Amino acid sequence: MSRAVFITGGTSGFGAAAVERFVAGGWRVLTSGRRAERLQALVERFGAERVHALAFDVRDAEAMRAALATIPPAFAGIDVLINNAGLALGTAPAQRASLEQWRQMIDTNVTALAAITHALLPALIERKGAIINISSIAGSYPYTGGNAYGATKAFVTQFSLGLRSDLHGTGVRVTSIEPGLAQTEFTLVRTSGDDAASDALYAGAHPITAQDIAETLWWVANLPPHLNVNRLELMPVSQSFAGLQIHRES
Ligand code: NDP
Ligand code: 8X3
Repeated sequence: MSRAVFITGGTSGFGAAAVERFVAGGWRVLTSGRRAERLQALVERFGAERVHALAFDVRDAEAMRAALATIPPAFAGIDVLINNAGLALGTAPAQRASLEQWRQMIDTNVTALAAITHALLPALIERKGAIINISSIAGSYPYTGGNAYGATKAFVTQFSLGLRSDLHGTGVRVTSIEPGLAQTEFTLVRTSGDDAASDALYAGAHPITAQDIAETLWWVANLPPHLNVNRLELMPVSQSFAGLQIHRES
């Protein structure tokens, strides 16, 4: 039987491109998201024998448990879990940020990612599978307005490294993928639907594409079983590092 991958957040961006890449590679693909109509479109496009979709909000623990319990036998036995679902909300500095937006990022990027991983770990250990977590450069390099988002991604990176250590000897591989500027619906979501802000951010920058990340995920998932990529940081060539800031009293 072909290998199976569970890609959270398959309704757009990295997740949608990864669904396409893994289907093209002959894998069975489980995917999830809140937007049921987009999930249905994936099933219709690729066929119900290749893609099985689970519509639920990852922040809803009971909905997640119920959805995982409905995985049909043809999609059971997950070899690779790609924890991709996530978001940034807002670009304001902490002192002007919304606590509600911080909560949503923490619930989605941290709590839900940990919960799905916890639920699927026994099966992944049984199959000597792999966990690939989508972190971000925002977890390593602070920037103004990155506050809680960056902190959630620092969790994802450190959780990945901790899992690696805990899973020592099980054969399960764990990878933290840490992309920089990438053009998806990410900035539309972050700015609550500001098309102009999203377009302006990516204009002329030749950002990472969703397909670039899908290829990276495909590569990591198909490495020989004795190799583990611990962390992989990617940026577009147009993006690099800036200096620290200094505030001077006038
Ligand atoms: P998109 O906004 O295009 O995709 C985000 C995906 O996450 C969607 O499929 C969305 O599905 C899903 N999602 C978000 N919240 C929930 C929720 N509560 N329940 C279920 N699914 C949810 O952005 P990207 O593809 O760019 O983002 C994918 C990952 O990559 C995120 O973790 C992001 O932080 C990370 N990342 C993005 C970068 C970028 O510059 N684009 C760079 C580095 C990391 P739905 O809305 O249907 O629920
Ligand atoms: C998204 C990358 O640099 O916009 O995680 O925070 S960045």
